[in-house]
Amino acid sequence: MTLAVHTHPVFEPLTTSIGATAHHVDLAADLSPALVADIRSALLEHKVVIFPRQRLTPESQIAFGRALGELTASHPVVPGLDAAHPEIYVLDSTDGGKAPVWHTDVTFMKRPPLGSVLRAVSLPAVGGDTCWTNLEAAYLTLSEPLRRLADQLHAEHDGRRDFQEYLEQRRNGEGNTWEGTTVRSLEPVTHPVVRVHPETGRRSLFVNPGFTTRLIGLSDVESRALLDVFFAAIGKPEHSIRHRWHEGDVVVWDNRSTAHYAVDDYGDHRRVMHRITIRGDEPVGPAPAHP
Ligand SMILES: O=C(O)CCC(=O)C(=O)O
Ligand SMILES: [Fe+2]
Repeated sequence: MTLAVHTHPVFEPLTTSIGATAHHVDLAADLSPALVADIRSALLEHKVVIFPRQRLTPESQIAFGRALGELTASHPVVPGLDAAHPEIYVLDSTDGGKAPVWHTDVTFMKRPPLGSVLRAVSLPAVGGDTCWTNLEAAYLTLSEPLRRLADQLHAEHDGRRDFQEYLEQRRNGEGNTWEGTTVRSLEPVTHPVVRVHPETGRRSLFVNPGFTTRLIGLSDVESRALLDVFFAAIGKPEHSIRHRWHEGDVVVWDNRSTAHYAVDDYGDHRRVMHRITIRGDEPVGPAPAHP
């Protein structure tokens, strides 16, 4: 009789604010409920979990994502890797797949993903790191009066700057099927500026320079100035990590409480990443204060 050797995962924190590295985990070999529960709680605690040097394939990356939750289509307007892998969003640097701006994935839709699972497929010889930042910490860096104001605000998120041209030129106006409907236009959506995490109850500053375009009910001048104040709170080095990728690395992040930035410092070299996203819910703000 052979006994499976069960080693317990260890999540080693990278900072006291955000990020952990998972040790003793082989995602291709073990997706037991106990491990998945450990990963989910590590994700709530650290927001970003790095699984170094895994050996996932498109199939096993999808299997890992499914263990964490229900998957979305690759992207609202960009189809998946191929017909067999509609969940995989390919970021190929030679085909526009660069994201050098702080953003939270797909906040321009009503229900942005709960989380993302990113895998390094082909890396440049140098550069191409990814940074993640803690949006709960960003919220807490605001002064108390500003936090109280932010708690009451809503913001518009618009995917058109990044994806309208792609939708029209490359997809002939017919995007992907997202949550059961074909996306033919990217109408801006509104989310609370402060998001209450549905699992931890903690508040985060849920705006990002990638997709947030204006604050609802404010003048243009007020909206621009206040968004600049909010954006300046996002990405402080104390609340961010920067990952140097190695082949096979897999990183999972909580997309409800973080933003990320793909550093574009590798010139014309090719860099290919595969991402899948876990279905999320509609962001909820703090309960309005009673008079
Ligand atoms: O290419 C990367 O490192 C990250 C790109 C990105 O924004 C994403 O995967 O959501
Ligand atoms: Fe992203």
